[in-house]
Order: sequence, then C-alpha cells, then structure tokens
Amino acid sequence: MRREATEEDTPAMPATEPSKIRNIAVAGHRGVGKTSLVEALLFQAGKTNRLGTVDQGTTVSDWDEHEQKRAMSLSGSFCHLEWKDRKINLVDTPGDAGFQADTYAALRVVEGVAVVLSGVMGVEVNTLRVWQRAEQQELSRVLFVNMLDRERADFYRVLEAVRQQLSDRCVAIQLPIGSEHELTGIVDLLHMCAYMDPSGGREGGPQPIPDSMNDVVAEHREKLLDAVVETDEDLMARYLEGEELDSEAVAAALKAAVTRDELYPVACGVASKNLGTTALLDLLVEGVPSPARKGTTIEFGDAKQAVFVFKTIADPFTGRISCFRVLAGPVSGDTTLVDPRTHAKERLGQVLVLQGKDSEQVDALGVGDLGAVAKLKDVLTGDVLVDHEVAVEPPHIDFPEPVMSFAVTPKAKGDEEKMATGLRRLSEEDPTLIMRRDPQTGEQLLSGLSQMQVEVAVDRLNTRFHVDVELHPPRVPYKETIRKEARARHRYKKQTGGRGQFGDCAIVLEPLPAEDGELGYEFVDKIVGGVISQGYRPAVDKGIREAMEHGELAGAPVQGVRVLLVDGMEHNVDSSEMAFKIAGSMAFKEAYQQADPVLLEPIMELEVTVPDDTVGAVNGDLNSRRGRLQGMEPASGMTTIKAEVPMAEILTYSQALTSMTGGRGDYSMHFLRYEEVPTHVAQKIIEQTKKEREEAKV
Ligand SMILES: Nc1nc2c(ncn2[C@@H]2O[C@H](COP(=O)(O)OP(=O)(O)OP(=O)(O)O)[C@@H](O)[C@H]2O)c(=O)[nH]1
Ligand SMILES: [Mg+2]
Repeated sequence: MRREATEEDTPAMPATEPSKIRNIAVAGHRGVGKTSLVEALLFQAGKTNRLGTVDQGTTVSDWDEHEQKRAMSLSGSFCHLEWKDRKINLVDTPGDAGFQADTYAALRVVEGVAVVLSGVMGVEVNTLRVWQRAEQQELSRVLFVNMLDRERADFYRVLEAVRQQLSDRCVAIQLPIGSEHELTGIVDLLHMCAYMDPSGGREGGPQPIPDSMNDVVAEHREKLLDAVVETDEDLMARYLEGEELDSEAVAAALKAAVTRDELYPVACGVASKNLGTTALLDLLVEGVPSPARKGTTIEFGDAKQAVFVFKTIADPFTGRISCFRVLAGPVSGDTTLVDPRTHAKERLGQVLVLQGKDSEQVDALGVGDLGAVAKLKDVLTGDVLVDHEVAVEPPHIDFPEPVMSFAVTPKAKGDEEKMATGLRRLSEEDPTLIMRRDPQTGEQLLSGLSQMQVEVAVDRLNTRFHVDVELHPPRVPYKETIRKEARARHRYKKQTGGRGQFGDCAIVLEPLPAEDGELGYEFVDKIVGGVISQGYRPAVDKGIREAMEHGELAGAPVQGVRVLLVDGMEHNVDSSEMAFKIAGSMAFKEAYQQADPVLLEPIMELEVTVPDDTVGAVNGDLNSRRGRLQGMEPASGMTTIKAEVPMAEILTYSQALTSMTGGRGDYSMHFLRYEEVPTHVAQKIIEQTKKEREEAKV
C-alpha cells in the first residue's frame, strides 16, 4: 500500500528545467532484468543504500505484493534519480504480454526508451513489439544487453541480432570484458574507459581498458565513430582530416543522431550485479534528448498550464492517483485545472513525485516532468487537463484489444455489487481489462490480454476490495437463424366461461440478409382489410420477439429474420393483446421449424506471432481447432500467422500456445463475424443444450 506524503517529507524542490530532465521508459521482453536494472540505476545514483532483488521482493519498482509474489512486474512503476545534474525519470514497465497497457501508456509520455534484452535470448516477441511502438512514436532508443554473466550469453551474437532484426543503425557503445561467468567488467567506447564488476556493490570509477581488449575495442570504437560522424558533416570533415575527436564532441553528435532516430547505441552489463550502470547513466544524460529537445506531440492549445494523465492507480488507501506529464507549466499544488472532456474543475491538491511505493510532495513540476496527484474527481486515463477550456483532441493511446474472456461470479451471494465496483476501479487502472455483461448469456464477463492478467485482477479484488470471486470459461454467444422461407398460422383460443381468449395470425418468415455484418430483425405489417385491428398487430410482433430470444435449436437468440404478418382474425369480445402475443409466438415457433433453422457461432480473427521453428506445430494445432489459415508473414526470425478460428475453439488458447512455443509466442484476436456451425459440431451443441434443459426441468 502506498504511503501518503506528509509535511515532514523532504523539503519541496523547485521545478526542474525541461533541458535537465530525461524521461526514460525501461521496456522489453518479459524477465530480461528491467526491474533489476532500474534498481541498480537507483542504487548507483545513490537514491538507495542497498541493491534490492526481484527474487527477494526488495526492489523499489516491483513494490506491489502481487508483483513480489509472482516475481514479475505487473504495472508501470515510477522512479527518479539525479545524475550529473540531470533528473532522470524512469518508468519500469512490465514485459509480460498481459500487462502491456502500462507499457504503451508510458511510451506515450517519454522521449527515450531503454530497450533491455537478455544476453542469452536476444530479440524476443515483446522486444519487437516495444520497438515497433517506439518507432511509430519516434522515440529515441538505447539498448541494454543484460544478463551477460549467464551461461550461453553472448553480447556479439545479440548485437548482430539487433542489427538484423531491429535496425542496422544499432551500434555498440559498450563491450563486455570476458563472458558468461568469467565476465569481469565492461568497456565504455564513448569515454574509452572500463568499469569493473562491483558484484552488487557500488560501481567504482573509470579504469584503464585492459590491454587484452585492445583489438576488439579499436574495431568497435571505429565502428562507433564511423556511425556517429556519418550523421554530422562537420564532425565527418574533422574526422577525415585525422583529428582525434574528444568524447564531448562525439557525445554531442551522438545525442543529435539519437534524437533524430538515426542511431541506437547498444550498451551492456549485468543488472543484478550493478555492472554497467555508470556508463548507462552517462549515456542517458549525454546521448538521450530532454523534453526541451524532443518533447511530445500531445496537444494543449494555448493553455498556460496543461497536464496529460497517462495512468490511474486505484489505491484503496489513498484513493485514485492520477499520473501525469506536464505539457505546459510549471504546475504547482493548489491549482485548479479543467478537464475539457467533462468540463469539470479539478483541483490539484498536492503535486507528488513517485518513487516506487513512496510519494514525495513537491512545490511545482516543470514542463516535461512526470508527477502524480491524488483524489481528482472524474479524471480518466487519457485526459488532458488545462488551465482554461481549450478545444484539445486528447491523445489516443492505442491499447491492445482483449483476447480472452472469463465469466466471473462472487463466491458469496450478495457480493455482486462489491465485485462490480472493484472491477470498475481495476479497469480504470488497466484499460485493457474490460468488464461487461454479456446481454445474451447474462454472464458478467472479464476480458483481458492474458489469463494471468485476469487472475491478477481476481487476486486484487480479494486483497484490495475484499471480494472473493470465481472464474469460469465464458459461454460462447451462439445465435440462430433461418435458411429458407416458411409460413404458419396459429389460432389461440380459450373459451372457459366468462370472457375467453382469441387471437389468430398467419405469418411468413424470410431470411433477412446481414447488414454491415449485423444480423437483424424486421416485422412487416401486411394486413389488408383490417382482419386484425391496428391495436393488436404490435402484440404479434412482441410475441415473436419474445420467442426469438431463445431459439428452438440451442436456446440461442434468433436473428436474421424478416416476419411478414399476412393474415389473421379477431373476435370482437374475446380478443386481447395477450391472446395475439401468444398467437404470434406460437406461429413463429411453428414456422421456425419449417424454415431450416441453423446455429451460428462467432468467428475470431487471430494473429499469432511465434518463433519460426514452431510455425508447423502452431499451424497444425490451429487446423485441429477448425482454424482457416489466411496468411503468414515471416519477419526477423518470428512469423506472424493470420487465421480465422471459431471462438468456441480458442477460449483456452493461451495455455496451448505457451506450451507449443515455450512461452515465446504471442497472440491477439478480435471478433470478425458470425458463421454457420458445421453440422457435426452443431449436433453436439444442440444435444448438449437439450440435456441441460432436461436436467434443469428435473
Ligand atoms: N544472472 C543474471 N540475472 C539477472 C540479471 N538481471 C536480472 N536477473 C534476474 O532475472 C530475473 C528477472 O529479473 P527482473 O528484473 O524481474 O526482470 P524484468 O525484465 O523486470 O521482468 P518483468 O518485469 O516481469 O518483465 C530475476 O530473477 C533477476 O534476479 C543479470 O544481469 N544477470
Ligand atoms: Mg520488471
């Protein structure tokens, strides 16, 4: 739980100038050491006194109890440090595919990304995803090849892989000294010095480069200089004249090239031992642009003060915390801003900066800085708050679509409301967690990007909102429709003394073609000569609609039907709306049997990205799931398979994909259209429904 800022906290700091800020998202594939790296950077910069570890749950950024239990990051975490008179804001992002909402939100508010890779695995699925996102948003990037102490780690192999798979403008700026368990340090090619492995202690100062490294250092220093001078004409001229370029001039040109996305420096180290952090911090300061140089493209009109809320934390203790980037400012505490989306005034009480679970109050935050504020009224992730109402188009954060749904039910009866409130708060915090009620099955559904994401939400419901819930696979929302025309007439008649019941109608059913992929319903009144009076005709329609809610095949709603009311009869005493409703419903049921009714199922469009060597297995599996292959696109050692698969076959795809690809696969899907269920499959569903209905009757 988050600790609230108090008066005794560190004295307030003045706003940092934009040119002195670096906003860096630390991103990459799952488990490559991002959190460990952030921990090491904080430690090296003197923000902490000991190097925490993920395994012991002692890191600054994985502070949430669920993160510690699972030893992985589940949400974006904010930290900051000072290095060489610069304020570096670090956003540690989760690498797991199920928790990408925060990663994508973070990428919207930083200038730079530190893309972390495993020295063993190199480029992985989420490395590519993060890279592509960063590319779309023109973010400056540095790479950090981590885990070089591990068996089979190889910096040069990963360097080659990033040059092949990410960009040939990736260039080494550091080199390892030794390899695997014999790794003893790293070389900084920019400043031409070495740092020795501090084994988890603070890294010492620069050392001379060991002589044994001379050749390889010369080779890569030349590659680095060649790459840098190529982006700077003046420097190129000086270089060609044989001038010895000092590291400051090289760094300045490097930063300009990194800012323009012309170069991606590749650093390296061992986060868990704090090796490589000095050189990386130097690189973030010297090689990555500040908000003053690069900034974001988020609009704020002519507002004098503006902030963009990119993340909301649902804290049961402090309430709602909104994390923001200052677009125009400075912005200080006790300021009232407007949210143009709601037109509501929102008061910023205390302006906070976050450091993992802790928050610290500050007087003001300048342009480009990241901060947070508690207890705003109606602000949602994605809102821009401004000092006076300006028409701004809030930036769109393109969150991935949920790929799987579960039905959720509270364990204790009567907890429905509590569950709904908790889920609402959690989906405010994570926009890829979507809660909705299926109108057809009546189930409360929770959809997300992975099973784990949904399971974590369930854990959080328990610890934060004290509701125990159960997850079940959702029911597939089948539909029914007809294939041919049919007609029926039904007379509903009861004469049991007193006033009777009389309704008589004749209808024709016709298949109604889908419009924009949507199957509909149409009721056409074709009565001539007033054989049924005007007032009773809507009752026939109503009766038919009710009958259509649960089709006769599998109890699924019937759609794609046009009903013509063609004839009928009424009784001047006994007729009533009720009688016509029943007559309509019965006529429909009779006609429906004759109209060749069929079962429809939702078809999903699936995109699976898997390593090339598993394509055969994955395709074979999709085939057994009644999938139809639409195309394959190989790129950078991974293949993206596109297929159309019935939803019923893919409710539990995640486990299968994980086991086929050893966790290296990734998928996304969305609803495409309804299609007729093949007869042999439909037969089973129909029998199953029949059985359930009979059981329910007993
Ligand atoms: N040998 C070795 N292990 C490391 C290194 N860096 C991190 N680890 C270990 O790798 C595991 C994953 O590290 P994390 O820092 O949680 O990785 P992450 O990228 O933050 O993981 P997610 O946030 O879940 O994507 C932990 O057990 C770390 O102790 C390293 O440089 N060398
Ligand atoms: Mg992490």
